[in-house]
Amino acid sequence: MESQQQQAAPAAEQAAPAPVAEQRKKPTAEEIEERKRQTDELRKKRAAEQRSKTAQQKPAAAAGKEESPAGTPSPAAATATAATPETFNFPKDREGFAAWYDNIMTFADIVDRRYPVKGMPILKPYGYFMHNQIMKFAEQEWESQGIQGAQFPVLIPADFLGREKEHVKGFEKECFWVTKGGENDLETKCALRPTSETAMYPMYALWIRSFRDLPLKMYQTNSVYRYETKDTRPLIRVREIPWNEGHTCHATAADALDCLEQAWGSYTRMTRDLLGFTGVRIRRAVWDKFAGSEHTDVLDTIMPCGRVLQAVGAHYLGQKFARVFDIKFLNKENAWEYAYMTCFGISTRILAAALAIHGDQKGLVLPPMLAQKQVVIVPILVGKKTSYEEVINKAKEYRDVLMRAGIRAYVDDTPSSPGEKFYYWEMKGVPLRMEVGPRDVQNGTCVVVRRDTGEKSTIQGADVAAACRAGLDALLANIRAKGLEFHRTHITTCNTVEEMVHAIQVVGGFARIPFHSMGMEAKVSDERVHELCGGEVRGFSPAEEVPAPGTLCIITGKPATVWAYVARAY
Ligand code: PR8
Repeated sequence: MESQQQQAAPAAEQAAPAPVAEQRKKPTAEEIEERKRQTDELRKKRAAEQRSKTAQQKPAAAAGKEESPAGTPSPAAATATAATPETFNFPKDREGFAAWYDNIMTFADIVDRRYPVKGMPILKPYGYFMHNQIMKFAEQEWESQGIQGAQFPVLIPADFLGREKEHVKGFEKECFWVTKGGENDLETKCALRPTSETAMYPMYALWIRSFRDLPLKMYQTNSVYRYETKDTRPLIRVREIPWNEGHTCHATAADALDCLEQAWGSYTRMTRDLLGFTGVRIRRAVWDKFAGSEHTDVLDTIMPCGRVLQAVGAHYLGQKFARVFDIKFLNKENAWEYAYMTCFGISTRILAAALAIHGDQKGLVLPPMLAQKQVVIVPILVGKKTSYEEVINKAKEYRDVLMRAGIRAYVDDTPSSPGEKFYYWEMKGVPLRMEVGPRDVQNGTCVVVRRDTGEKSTIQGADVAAACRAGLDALLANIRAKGLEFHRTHITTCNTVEEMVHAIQVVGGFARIPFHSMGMEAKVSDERVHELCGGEVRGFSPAEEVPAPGTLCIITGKPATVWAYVARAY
């Protein structure tokens, strides 16, 4: 639960409700004046607090720069907010998205960037709750598929990391290295895990002897550390990456590939069904696959700025790591065979995508799964017909009914005005707001307002649980439909270079182009794509039909063998 102070809304539209005793007698003119003065003061104080919070946390994206460590607010900070100080008001269009994202991280208390290590912002309770919901869902899915939780060390000896040559080449420049324990040099230099293959697989080699030990499937929810040299950005590109990773070993390639398909099923249930966004499932080109894998499939999600974000990475490792780490088993024919392996992972990027895709100018719009408070009940304390206690008690009664029905409900009985509360909880993305006023108490009703559409309905008291459940479902269905439509309208099939340039630079999202190859020989064409439009070849979809015979690659003029997805990426 947040503190009372956090719950207090930054916005002030109506005067704060008077204390209980005062509500019963008519206030004098002086009292009214005094109350106005106090409200004004409160409003100014909150505005100043919000301004200083925003400035300290540095809205760097507004200036197109990465965040700076604490204590070094960027020059952008002073000019960052186009919103009134009290309210969140940032357009989330292509141009405005960077500032929107940067500011919502601070306004909604998702992260705090003042910790003085670059790329390591604090995930605050509001953000942590949401990330944890995603992690918990992943864990439930893995458990249901026989993938078990485990915990491996964060330190990886340099020689473990170095065993798989491609893998180490991919990661050594991204490692944080630990060389000392206190004042002593460590016997073996260790990396903070940039991912856990090389920590887990030497142990898998000890545990696997026969086909009876397979499949062996484990996951971890932990943090990995990558010394990212590109711009860092909260949730999207961090150096300490909170994530969930799965690592599996199988007796056959078919079983391993089937396990990856099941993992994709889980990721789809998570992203599309529960979080309401999607992406293109893409197989990376050979030059861009996960270091040490046979092939890499990703979910590339189109963000509101038109760039794509790799939100899922799922890799078929074949027998490559098994050979290096000697993970072999006696098969049914009593012969030694190397295991077939997979790994897959998601990070805070899933949360970043869900927040970015559904938010609007007023702030977040949360899919119910992510909402710490799915329904916020605002008591409206005006009029004389009903007493303060009656309204609050009714609000609490509705809250209890909702909680019993499994809906996370909360009564905001802080001293802020209803208007302040409305703005605040809208900015925080709470899916449903319930208003309970004196007339509602008399009529046995309440009003429910949807965050996504602003639609208001009057609900009979006996129906609150069913109505709120239906409201949450309807909200999810609506934001999902909008999320999928945004995705669909940002994939442009292009048959000329001009069309590709337009798709990348004007429309945003993916340009789908006829392309000659996804093998190493096409890397130079990828570079040409980048020169032409600023995008890059992200890969292809193995599920799609190849271009019709006679279709030519728009970059080389050679026969096209594949539809390539081109985009600018984070
Ligand atoms: C693997 N090994 O490592 P992957 N900040 C936030 N999220 C990130 C970052 C970052 N700096 N870097 C990557 N991700 C495999 C699979 C175990 C798990 C996210 O795969 O390198 C991206 O969404 O693809 C990425 O797809 C996912 O972590 C897994 O990382």
